[in-house]
Amino acid sequence: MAGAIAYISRDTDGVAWRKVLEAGLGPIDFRTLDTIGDKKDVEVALAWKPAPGLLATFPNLKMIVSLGMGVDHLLADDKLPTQIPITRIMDDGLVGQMSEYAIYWALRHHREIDTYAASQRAKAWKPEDFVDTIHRRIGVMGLGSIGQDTATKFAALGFPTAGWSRTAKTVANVETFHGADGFAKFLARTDILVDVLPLTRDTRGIMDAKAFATLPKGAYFINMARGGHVVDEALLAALESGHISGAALDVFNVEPLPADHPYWTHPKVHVTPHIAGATNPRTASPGVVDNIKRLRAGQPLIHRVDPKTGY
Ligand code: OXD
Repeated sequence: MAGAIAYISRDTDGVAWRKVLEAGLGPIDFRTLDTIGDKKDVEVALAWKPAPGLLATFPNLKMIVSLGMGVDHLLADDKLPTQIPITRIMDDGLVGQMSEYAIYWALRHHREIDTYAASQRAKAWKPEDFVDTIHRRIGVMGLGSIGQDTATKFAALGFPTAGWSRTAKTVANVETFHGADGFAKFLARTDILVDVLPLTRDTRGIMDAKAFATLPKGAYFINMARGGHVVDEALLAALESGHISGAALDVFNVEPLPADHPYWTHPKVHVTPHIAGATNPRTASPGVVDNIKRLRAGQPLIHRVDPKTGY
């Protein structure tokens, strides 16, 4: 039998992954952290937040698969064996969930649903002024597969939509900006900002006081990427001053969000526990199966990650 596939995650027991991999590959030597056995046997590691240094202890490892679309959980390990190819899942199911998350919060803000909920509690029949869809500008930071899907769907709903990325990209019906020069221009035209950037050296702390101040007054912030993008004190100050009207946050600098964090009880903040997009082995496995077959056949891998850019 070919080398073992190790499931390195404490989030679930790995049974679902075992099933979908067996369906695609036939019988496999599948191990979990509790049944890892001789580390020399392991050829492929499916990893989500592995303990730092762990992946370096498999002497015959040939491929690391990130079980998340984000790979910062791997690259944070300074002993990561970066000479071994790193690939990541591409999960259409997860991509769809992420755009749903952004659209939900954007529409909730756009249609003043929280204001109506408060009116209902006060038994007040009180229609609010509204902003036309064609005047509510959406901005999506990050134009990988999730960002492109999200931006395209907002554009299809009739919102003027822009996207920002590190390097120039073209997306149908979406105005695009790129690089450091494009960032301020992009923020200045954005009423609802959706963050789907990867967490890299360049994007850590990107949403600082200056970035929030560059957004127009009353802008709304949706973060479904990584908490490390946000300088929390800057966001809290911008909410306090009213410059930012509200935020929907799924990700945080520290997860789980500490019990005493001001976001929990902030009247302008909605908190969700990193659920915007969950990896679904059924939708994520075809690319992983394909890559394991490619690895064993000596063919080029797909969905490769460049440890230098961080995605
Ligand atoms: C991911 C995540 O990276 O769930 O896929 O955060």
